[in-house]
Amino acid sequence: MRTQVCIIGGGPSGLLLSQLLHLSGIDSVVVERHPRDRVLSRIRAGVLEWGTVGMLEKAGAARRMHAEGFPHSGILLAARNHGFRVDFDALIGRKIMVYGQTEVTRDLYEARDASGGRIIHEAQGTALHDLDGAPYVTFVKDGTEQRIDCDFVAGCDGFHGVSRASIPRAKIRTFEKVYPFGWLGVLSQTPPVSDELIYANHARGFALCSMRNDTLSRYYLQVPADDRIEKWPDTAFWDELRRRLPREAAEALVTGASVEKSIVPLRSFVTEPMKYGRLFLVGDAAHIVPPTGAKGLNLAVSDVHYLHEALGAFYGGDRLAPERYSDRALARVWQAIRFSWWMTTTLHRFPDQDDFAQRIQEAGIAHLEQSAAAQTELAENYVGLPY
Ligand code: RFL
Ligand code: PHB
Repeated sequence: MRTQVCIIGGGPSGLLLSQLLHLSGIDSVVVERHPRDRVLSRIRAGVLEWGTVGMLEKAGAARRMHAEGFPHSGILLAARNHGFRVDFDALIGRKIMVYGQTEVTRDLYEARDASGGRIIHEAQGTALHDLDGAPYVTFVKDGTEQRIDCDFVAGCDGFHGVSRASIPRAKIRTFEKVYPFGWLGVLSQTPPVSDELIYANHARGFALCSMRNDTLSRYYLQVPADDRIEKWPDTAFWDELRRRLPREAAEALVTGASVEKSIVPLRSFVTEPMKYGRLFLVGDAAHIVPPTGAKGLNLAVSDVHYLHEALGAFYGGDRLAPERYSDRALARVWQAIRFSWWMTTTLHRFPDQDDFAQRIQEAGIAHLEQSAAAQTELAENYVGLPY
């Protein structure tokens, strides 16, 4: 088989890239390790920057998001069980969209199907070859080895994928910070406690209230990185969440049986450069942010923006455009890495944190409550820096 761009990974970044390339007249094939229903069973991001909304519109995959998603014009921050609002719309005239990654991925699959996109699921043993020459990709599908020859490979296969691992160690540099805690997430069929997201600092640890729709809520608690799910029956989760929230929210909280519960580690990770020969890394394959800033999926989409533009320019005659992809994408990546690190260190309890450090965090959050300048900086970063 031959294509112009072979895309490894059928998550949100791979599907969006494939759809945008198609709309620019560039052919691609997506190679995904898992069956489609497995990809669609992942509960992950819930907050889209407006730039991400625009990219989904450009891809022709925004109809359901506009019908069923929830534009939010602010968030609530809290410390010491006291909350206050940061009004993005009033501060900088911009909003965010609450619409789950699962739904984004479903819409992108539909858009690809409707345009006859080629997506190969359950590809085993994917391997990338001759990346600095004439690249090709091999894998086994239904017991038969297959080969795809291509001009470029887009590594959209997440943090544990094969793409970054295919780059010789000496050709890349990586930067990593592992945080000494994780997030315990619960999805519950209950109405959200608040119309907007609540990010709460507390001496017992961070808590986040998010949602998917009027009847489906997503909550998170900071827990020790090595904590086990079994330690957190639903009642223990709700009791702890109530302790950490603003008082009015704790009183209003409607609890119910969890429909999903999982623990994720928190880390920051960046690969430089985000390319090797004719391979480009996109999204989680190139970088990871802790979920505190709601940036992971949004960064994957901004990478797709830059790569789609670079490949479009290449096929339009600008042969050097792909060379510029990594620098352009990384400039924005490092801004999101910094913001997510700042949100994480401002809101979480660190294992060695003493009472002095706790008061310093609380003073920082109290300053945010008082200062339009401080809120504006948060707002600009949270709703997303321009491409
Ligand atoms: P994905 O979604 O991991 O998709 C990669 C795909 O590649 C496939 N794959 C392979 N295919 C073929 N061959 C191989 N060898 C392969 N290896 C892997 C995988 O099966 C998969 O289908 O990466 P992508 O597309 O770069 O998308 C990134 C986002 O998924 C991620 O950044 C976000 O989920 C992060 N994130 C959040 N981001 C936000 O923007 N806003 C949020 O509110 C937000 N909340 C979150 C999050 C991530 C979380 N977790 C679970 C880490 C909340 C959580 C709890
Ligand atoms: C979510 O809804 O899953 C979510 C929202 C905001 C975050 C992280 C996760 O910062």
